[in-house]
Amino acid sequence: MGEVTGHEFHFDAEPYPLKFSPAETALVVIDMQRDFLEAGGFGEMLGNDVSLLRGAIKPTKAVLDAARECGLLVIHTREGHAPDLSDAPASKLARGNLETGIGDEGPMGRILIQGQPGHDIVPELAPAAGEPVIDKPGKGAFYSTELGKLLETNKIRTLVVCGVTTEVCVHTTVREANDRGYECLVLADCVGSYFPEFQRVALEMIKAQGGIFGWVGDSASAISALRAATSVAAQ
Ligand code: TIU
Repeated sequence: MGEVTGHEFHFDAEPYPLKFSPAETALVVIDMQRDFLEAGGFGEMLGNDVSLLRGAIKPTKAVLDAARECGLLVIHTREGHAPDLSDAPASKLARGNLETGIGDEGPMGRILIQGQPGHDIVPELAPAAGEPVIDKPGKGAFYSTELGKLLETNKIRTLVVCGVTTEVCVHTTVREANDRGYECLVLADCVGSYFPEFQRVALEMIKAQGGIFGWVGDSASAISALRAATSVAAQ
């Protein structure tokens, strides 16, 4: 594994290249959970086409491998709730007027409940030993979690972001991070939406107006930037 360094490198991105230092960069993989991504899960039960999300798995795995080789801090998040639902606002439980919703018995156990099979991260992207997993009750990964503290402790400035869904938990988290002073690179092929139009527009929104709340790149260019950083560190 390459050592992280204080050198500066650039991610190819829109609207312009993003400067980063590997030692101050974390990979954040958002909510790649079975209930959202797998056939037979909650997402599909609601009528969504999960193949639109599953396309993000392979490129995210490649970025995950490169981040691990480069020695980046790797953080995973999961959306879900305690079994007694004490951390779920009534408004969230009521939303959608669903016959089967959060906390109910679903196709992969109780829906979005910690410890249930559907709440697990898909096996392709399983966290490695020691990688922090942030359990979050909301759409954003900062609300009511220890993520802010974790980033501060590790002196992180830049977030490389993968996950689902682009316009919901990815957007909310990137907006929260941006307001807290982090620079976020969202990898277009490593995020997914059940709605192709939302995928396109959500990515446009991030990078509009000079990168109003972030940058947009892709897995191949992020991986080459990380590999360049690793090879310099190895010299
Ligand atoms: N993780 C995440 O985005 N949760 C959602 O509920 N997304 C939807 O798009 N529904």
